[in-house]
Amino acid sequence: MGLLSIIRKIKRKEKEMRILMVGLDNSGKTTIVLKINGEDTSVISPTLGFNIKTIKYQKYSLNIWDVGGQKTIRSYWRNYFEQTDGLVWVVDSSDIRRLDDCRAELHNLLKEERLAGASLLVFANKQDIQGALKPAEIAKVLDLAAMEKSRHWQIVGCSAFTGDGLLQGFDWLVQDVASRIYVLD
Ligand code: G3D
Repeated sequence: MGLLSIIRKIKRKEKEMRILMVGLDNSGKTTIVLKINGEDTSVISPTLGFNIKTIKYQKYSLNIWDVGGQKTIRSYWRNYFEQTDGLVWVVDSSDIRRLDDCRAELHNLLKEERLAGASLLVFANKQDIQGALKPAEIAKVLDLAAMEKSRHWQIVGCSAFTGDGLLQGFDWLVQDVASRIYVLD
């Protein structure tokens, strides 16, 4: 076995990605993580501190950090930024009243230097609720076009209840991160 193939083999075992789930409280972060992991989503309590879950996804092992979004603990988000490969920003698309707050928090987060290289997936969640804004409308309100050149990002409509859109979103994120950090493949 050549050296390169040995290195490749080792790399394959290490196919870990660190994903940070963020967004305002009640946006659906915990429900999304449970759903993607095939767990019962009927009884969940709001994320107070944080949950870490390792999920096998395709050939990768995703370390998912689900951080609480309550106003009082948003200042702690910064403690989880180190080595983040992918950011998932979850939006409650039916909570129109809080979209300004949502935009401000997102742009504030993206100023963080340690997150500069991370791919960004925006989940326009709760699409099952009547009156929820569509992904294109959410993109506009959140002013996502402003970072067109500076970052890889994608917005995907989803429902953590039905599961619609979740795989589409994670597929994009995982592929985008993989193409950046696993160049040997
Ligand atoms: P968080 O982890 O971001 O704080 P949660 O959010 O996952 O705790 O979800 C907050 C509430 O929104 C929960 O309702 C949850 O069931 C609901 N929710 C999450 N995703 C969806 C969705 O796609 N559609 C709908 N209709 N509701 C969703 P409760 O009532 O338990 O507070």
